[in-house]
Amino acid sequence: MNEHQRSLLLESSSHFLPPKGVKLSYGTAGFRADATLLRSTVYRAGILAALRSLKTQSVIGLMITASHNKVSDNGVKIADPNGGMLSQHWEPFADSLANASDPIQLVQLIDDFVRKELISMDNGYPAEILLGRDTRPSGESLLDAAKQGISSIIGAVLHDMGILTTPQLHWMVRARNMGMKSTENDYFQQVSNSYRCLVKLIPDASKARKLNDNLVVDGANGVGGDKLEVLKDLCGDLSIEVRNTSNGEGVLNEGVGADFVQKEKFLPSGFGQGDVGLRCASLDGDADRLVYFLVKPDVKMIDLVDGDKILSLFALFIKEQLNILKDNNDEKTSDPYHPRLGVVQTAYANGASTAYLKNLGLDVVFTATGVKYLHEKASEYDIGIYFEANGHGTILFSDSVLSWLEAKNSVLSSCSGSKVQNAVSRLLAVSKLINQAVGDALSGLLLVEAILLHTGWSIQNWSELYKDLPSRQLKVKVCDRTAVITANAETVVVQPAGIQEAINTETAAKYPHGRCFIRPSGTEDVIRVYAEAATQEEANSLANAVAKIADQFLGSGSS
Ligand code: NG1
Ligand code: ZN
Repeated sequence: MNEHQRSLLLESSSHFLPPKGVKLSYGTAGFRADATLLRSTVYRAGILAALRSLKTQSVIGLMITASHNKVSDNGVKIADPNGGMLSQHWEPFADSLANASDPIQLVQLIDDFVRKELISMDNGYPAEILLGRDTRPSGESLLDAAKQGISSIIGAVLHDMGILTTPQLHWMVRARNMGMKSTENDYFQQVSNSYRCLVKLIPDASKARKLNDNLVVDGANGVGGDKLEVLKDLCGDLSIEVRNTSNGEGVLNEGVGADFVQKEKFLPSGFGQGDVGLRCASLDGDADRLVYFLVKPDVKMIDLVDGDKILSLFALFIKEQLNILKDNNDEKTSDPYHPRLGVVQTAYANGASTAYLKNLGLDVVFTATGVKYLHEKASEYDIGIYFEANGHGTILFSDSVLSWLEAKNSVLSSCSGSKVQNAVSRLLAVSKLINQAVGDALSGLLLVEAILLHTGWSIQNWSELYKDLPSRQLKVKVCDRTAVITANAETVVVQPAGIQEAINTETAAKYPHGRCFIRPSGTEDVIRVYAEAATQEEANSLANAVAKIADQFLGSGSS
């Protein structure tokens, strides 16, 4: 690092001293905390993004959001060149940067890291960063901090993309680095064109349309509803009513949104008796999670159609298209290529969904909680579908399956309208509709809508694919959650010794069909308990019993 760069960093960072007594960590989803604590963290994340851009010689994204957290929180995460999460290999550096106590220590850390990672700071490639933020009021001042961080790296160029959903920013970063059109309008065009293409391929679309009435969407009082208002008008004959946009009276994520609906299984604000029987959906605060629900006649209660059921719907549709290609292949050609389809879940997936998917003959694998793990695993398949029960997920298409489909498409173009040609066109349209960088509530919603039209199913039909096992989630505050070490995709506690045996004994003694696990949260200072059992009462009582075990072994942190 030359002297000019060093003095620029020293001067600029002296305006962003970290808050005293706060330790931040780049958790499951970047840095998150009360927004008043974050100016120095976001400034430093700006530096990190610029260094990552120099290292990869690619465009990097920086998103200011705290997703489904309360409105007074905020956060920051980095999008890597492929639009995915920051490489895990850089997370420890992100932690040290955020916690460096003064400008001298900060510059020393950067200097050491730049040397270790062989980052050339003047090789002619200027760092380039795309910036986005959600609707949180604190976003503007934090955006300014990010800009100052980026500008403290000589030559760095930044593009403020304005208020966006998190998946839009990830999409833009990926598109930019692939040399494709990458503005917000390009996103809207690609997604809406692919949706319309899927609808055109439905054998009897107008009949299907009659079966599917309005969709009502809860926008969590955030950015997702605002963007959906724009997107739906580009989708042609699609009737969506958006409630809880950011322009209304409601507070972001308060009594609304996908996290609230999924965890509480409760009706969001703005919905009531008049919505009984309607197809409803909920987005989270930055629109990377999506769940559907059906309002029951006893108001406030809902039938939840969660991420597992979205995954199941997608898996059925993709499998149907692949089967069409396979059947044709056996009869007429001898194409040796058979795409591997896989689905990825976490331990929070409802056991009934896993049984259903396995019954379909699908390859189902599990990873630890956190999109970065699911995404990585799904990318090992030709077509990998991943979803968390909370509604975050997508479908990944490998380069090889895309080339195979494109090649088939050009060979078949002469038999336009054939069953096989339609299946190929559907798969290609899905690959363009569904976000390849990260889970995206808006593109996921359009794919759900297209598949429901395709199958002619109501939300009731979809919900009845299988019946969820009763489940219960609890949080336990303990002295030190990092004392809990897990294995086997977080389903077994290996430390402290004895807890797992106690959980097993409790489960085996009273809940013959029960399943329960605990793990430390990556986004909150708690241990999460998840229980499933034959009845809701049993699930509640198993979760409570295991919460007590956790408390006994780990000590209450509430003192
Ligand atoms: P933690 O706090 O590590 O459980 C939560 C969600 C994850 C993921 C992240 C990121 C649950 C049980 N956990 O993680 O699935 O979405 O937040 O937002 O929903
Ligand atoms: Zn989110």
